[in-house]
Order: sequence, then C-alpha cells, then structure tokens
Amino acid sequence: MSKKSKIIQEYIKDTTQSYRQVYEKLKNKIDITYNYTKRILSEYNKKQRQNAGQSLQNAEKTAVTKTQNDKNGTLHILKRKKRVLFVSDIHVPFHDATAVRKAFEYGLDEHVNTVVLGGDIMDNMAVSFWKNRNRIDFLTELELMRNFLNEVRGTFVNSNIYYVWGNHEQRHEKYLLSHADKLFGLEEISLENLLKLSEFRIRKIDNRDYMQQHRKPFQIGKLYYLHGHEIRASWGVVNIARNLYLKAQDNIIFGHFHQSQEFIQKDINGDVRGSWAVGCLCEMSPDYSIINNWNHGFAVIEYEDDGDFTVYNRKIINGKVV
Ligand SMILES: [Mn+2]
Repeated sequence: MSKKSKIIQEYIKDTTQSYRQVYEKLKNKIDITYNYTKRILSEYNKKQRQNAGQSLQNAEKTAVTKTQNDKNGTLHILKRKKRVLFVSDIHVPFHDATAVRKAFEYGLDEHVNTVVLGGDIMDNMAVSFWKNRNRIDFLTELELMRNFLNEVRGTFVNSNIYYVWGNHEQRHEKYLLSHADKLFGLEEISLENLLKLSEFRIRKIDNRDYMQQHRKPFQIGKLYYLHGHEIRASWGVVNIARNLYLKAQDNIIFGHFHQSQEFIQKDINGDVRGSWAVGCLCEMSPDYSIINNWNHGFAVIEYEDDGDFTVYNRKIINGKVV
C-alpha cells in the first residue's frame, strides 16, 4: 500500500466523512486528486465490508460448533432465536460516531439477525424548511448517508435490515411537493432510490403506506415498530411512553423523542403490554436544541417462537452501555 493511500485511509477510520470532505482536508497536505481519494476510500470500504462479513461468519461457525458440543442445547436456542437491533434518530451527518459504534458492537455481541433503523437516520437538513447556519448541501448529505448505509450493511452482513421512515426522511418528499410538485412520484428521485436502498438490501417501511396495505403499522412478532411521529403527541408530556401507549393500546417501540422510557400496563384480563421509547444516537447539543433531556440509547429485542419478546432498552451513559 502506498504511503498516500495509507494516509487517506487513516483519515476516514472512525467517521463517516464524505470522500469529498476527506479530499478537501488532505489536498493541501499531500498531493492527491479527488478521483484518487475516492478510489482509495471505496476500496477501503469494500475491504471493511468483507472483513466484517468474515468475522460474523466465523462467529456463527463458532456458535454452531459450540452448539454441537453443548448437551443442554442452550447455545442452540441462543442462535435460533430472532434478535432485533433497534436504532433510531441517528441524524447522519449529525450523528455521534462513538455512540453509533457502541450500539453496533452491542448488536454484534448479541448476535442480532435483524436490524430496524427506526427513522430520522438521515437528517435531510438540506431540504428542511428550517434555516440553519450550518447548512449542508444535499449531495454531500446523500453521499454521507450512503457511506453510512454501506457501513450498516457491512456490519450486519447477513441480517434483514428494515428502514422505518421518520419525519426527517419525509422532509425529502415535502420538499418535492412544495418546490417541484410536478416531479413528485418520480421513482428515480425518491429518497429510497437516491439512497440506493435496494443495493444495500435494505427494505423501506413507510408506516403510512404500510398501514394502507396491512391496516396496521410494521410489526415483528407481537411488537409494533414506529418512528414515533405517527402518533400525534406533545413533546412536553412527562411520560412519552405512556402517552403513546394510550393511543396505541398495544406493544410499541419507537424513537423520535430522543429519550429512553418504558411503560407497562396490565389489563382486566391480566394481559400485559408495554411501550418503549428509545434514545437517540445523534449529537447531543445541536444548534436547534442546545439544552435538552435527550439520552443516547438503542434497544435489542429478543423473540420467542410465539412472537412474545423481551425488550432490552439500553442507554449509553458516560460512554457505557447500561
Ligand atoms: Mn423524529
């Protein structure tokens, strides 16, 4: 490997900076072209993807070998169970790279086989109606987001990945509707197409469409997966999980409020249901909300064969997953 390419690769290691950004930062230090930077970085990404795939496959192999040796069959159950990693409100490119990495590592350790991206994964600041002094252009945002999705797929090579649309994903179509409404509906410029979701084998779930088709929101087992904005609610309430539960009246998990909360209720028949609000993985003090009561977090959901489940609603506090 040449010295130049090594420098470039070092530069992108723990962030999801765009190729363009890396190039801009390095061009005065070393003699490179944009195309060269791009080639080195995409090769690097590809390799990372392969390595991640390899280590996951090795991990699964070890699990299988252990299972065969395990008389109690505990590991067999461990491997067979459906396990979901739920992450939301990442707001790429305003994400917290360390928090995201913690969540992903936790997911890998727990051998999740499904990932649900719970919405507001992309910030879409460029097409927002809000004016922001740190304005960023749409092409850059798109490139960073594709890098991010590439990383998600590379980390969870064999997982089913669902991407639930949040209010920030919907900014894209709102922008089209108000500035280029005659182009609305053109598949080529839909957000899922621009993000190349099919290339990453990521399935888009817009609960508005899902609801029309299935008469219920997106569900895995006995738990509904929302972004959180689908249910009209105020941000000011004390218990968001309870507030949303009162309208859903069934098991729900969601992000949107950037706070971890839980509400459990038993009905007259003795049936127990719950509502889980999950923390975010974005910057904690953006310009539009410098003081808030957000917390970093994510969830792992473990299923029984009958669709019953356990939610591990994790918080990241002082760099620790608790
Ligand atoms: Mn949201």
